[in-house]
Amino acid sequence: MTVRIGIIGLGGMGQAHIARITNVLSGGKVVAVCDLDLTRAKAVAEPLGATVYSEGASLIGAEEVDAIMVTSLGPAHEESVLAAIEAGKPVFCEKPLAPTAAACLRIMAAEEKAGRLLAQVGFMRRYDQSYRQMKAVLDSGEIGEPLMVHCAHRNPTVPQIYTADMAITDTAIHEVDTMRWLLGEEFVTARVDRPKKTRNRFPHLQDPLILILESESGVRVDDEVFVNIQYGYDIRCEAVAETGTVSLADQNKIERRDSHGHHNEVATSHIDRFDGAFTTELQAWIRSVEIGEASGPSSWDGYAAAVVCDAGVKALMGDAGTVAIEMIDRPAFYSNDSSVVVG
Ligand code: ISE
Repeated sequence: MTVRIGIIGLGGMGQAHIARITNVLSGGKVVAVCDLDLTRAKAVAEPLGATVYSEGASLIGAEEVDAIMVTSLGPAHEESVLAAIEAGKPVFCEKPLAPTAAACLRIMAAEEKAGRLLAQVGFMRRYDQSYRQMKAVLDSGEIGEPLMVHCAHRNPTVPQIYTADMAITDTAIHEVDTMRWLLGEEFVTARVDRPKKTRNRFPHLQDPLILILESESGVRVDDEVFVNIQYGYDIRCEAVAETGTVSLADQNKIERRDSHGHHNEVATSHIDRFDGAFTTELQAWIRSVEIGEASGPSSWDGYAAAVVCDAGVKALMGDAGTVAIEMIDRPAFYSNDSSVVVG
């Protein structure tokens, strides 16, 4: 069976997913597209032979569409995901599932009413080979219990529309999800430290910042978020356990030695750095639609990340100090999903 996919939102991420589905993956075909910019939608649709829809709702309801991908801007996600659930169609939604925990709860309620897991959130780092190897080491118990994790999330630059809260809700959200998955537990407090600011930032940003999270068992995670570092896209992570450490190796790129020294290539964007993870993630999603069995990060994971981000934004915006993170208990409906450990 070929999964007939409709995509809502044709920015960089949407177009990268289309190229991957069309040129790299098997089992899926993009048959429908939708974007606020109709000229862009037509240009993307033409080489694919896909239908252009001017409204997300009509794309979601279309008979020719089996499954939906939502790659529009975060605030528009809720409406599309709810409509897909209402139509009983599987939906892959780029992160964030929705910008607030309250909106994620509405999505969970709709999914529960539909009676099956339909939504998957685009937390692609769970599919990255290096993070998976880190998790395997920690899960083996060979270096004892993890005590601290040091992360860095560096972007070369961000556009001017990037608002101060996005350092948490759009950028650090990846570490929030990856750390929940890596440690297998939830976070209970969030705090933000504000180092000296780079002169390369827009004045409205605190850049860099350090988000500090504490887990239920007391593991302390610090995440340096630096979104104007200029030199490249650099993701670091080191877990310190009782008798050893495990960290992401430097990027999977070539190393060059010559008379000028020893150089590693640095990725330039998330699409470049997480290329393999995106491929594995989307192939797994297409397969899960084919066999009718949801896998991967669920709406629960979208909600849990949003609660932590809500607390992080509160810590960043005011003088709130350490903010308590209060989550609902995991509903029984989500207790058997495979989202904590992706196979
Ligand atoms: C972007 O939306 C992403 O998801 C990237 O992975 C992240 O590095 C970047 O900061 C976000 O804006």
